[in-house]
Amino acid sequence: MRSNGRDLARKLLEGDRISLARAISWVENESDGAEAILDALYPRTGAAYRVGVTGPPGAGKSTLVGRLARSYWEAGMRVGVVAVDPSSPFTHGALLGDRIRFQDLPNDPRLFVRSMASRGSPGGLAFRTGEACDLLDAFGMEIILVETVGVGQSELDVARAVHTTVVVLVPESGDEVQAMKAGLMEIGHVFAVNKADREGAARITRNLKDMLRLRPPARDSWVPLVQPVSALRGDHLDELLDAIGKHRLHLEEAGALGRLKRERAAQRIREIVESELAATFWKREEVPARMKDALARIEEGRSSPYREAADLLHPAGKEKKTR
Ligand SMILES: Nc1nc2c(ncn2[C@@H]2O[C@H](COP(=O)(O)OP(=O)(O)O)[C@@H](O)[C@H]2O)c(=O)[nH]1
Ligand SMILES: [Mg+2]
Repeated sequence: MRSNGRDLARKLLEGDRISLARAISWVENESDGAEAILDALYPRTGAAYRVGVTGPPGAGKSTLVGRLARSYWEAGMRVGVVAVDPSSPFTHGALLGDRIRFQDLPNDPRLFVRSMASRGSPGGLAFRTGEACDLLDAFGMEIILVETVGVGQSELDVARAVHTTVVVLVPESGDEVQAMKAGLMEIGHVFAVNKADREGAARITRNLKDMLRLRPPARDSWVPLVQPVSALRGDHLDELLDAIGKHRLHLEEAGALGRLKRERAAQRIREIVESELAATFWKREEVPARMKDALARIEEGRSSPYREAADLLHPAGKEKKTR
């Protein structure tokens, strides 16, 4: 498997799109060879700027991502798009809507669009998304757009995989309050008030600005920008691109891009070590029998999960470790 991964990595670096697509599938499915590819390509990552686009279902994220991708592409850039689908473990692949909207994009070597299922371990979603970005990055994409549905914790975690997070909201009553509840207010660097062709865009824009003013200043002193747009009509896209560009400049001037890459690397190391340690533990020969005994003791009312977990972890220090 290892040499296979290296081979795929080499072809990907030569610009082979089929190898890129296959490598993303390996990452998506957490296949055995994925780590070898990522390992081989890691030194070639870091050049791409990553923009996350998140928000409630139906806010117009796919439409907006399609517009943004086209704008960057028209400006001569190489653009990658990753759409993380909220599909259940049973409905593999993309939602039809995404496919249709992204199909409007030209078929061109400077554009690569890919949907990824959000199945698999929820905690791993952010990493799998970040790794798909790494593959596009190594492939030579300069801008990578990541669409996720901002509803759950794992989607919020995806914000760690990108540089700028654009939160898409719509002028429906109370949407900004919902966004606050869902934690979207904390992760947004730029707020796109989409469907500004409809009633109420000015009101939600004003409310958002007020809410953002009231909250404590961010660690890096960035004040989020709020921009009404219409993804459907293509109105005010330039202003939105400008807002994203401003945040990028802010990060670059603060030297934050390197720091973000380091933080992600540290997190990845921790995650791999933790999951390896746990897997090694559960594979130990004596563990199933001891687990069975532990459950029997608990059922007889003689012990608790806390005591038994401590005993499993520290068989020698039995007495001391119980509480
Ligand atoms: N009126 C209006 N409708 C929009 C706009 N942007 C997207 N839509 C529509 O909103 C619906 C959901 O869009 P989609 O991009 O799939 O949203 P997503 O679920 O957030 O990805 C579609 O019917 C779009 O045509 C907009 O700016 N104005
Ligand atoms: Mg969508």
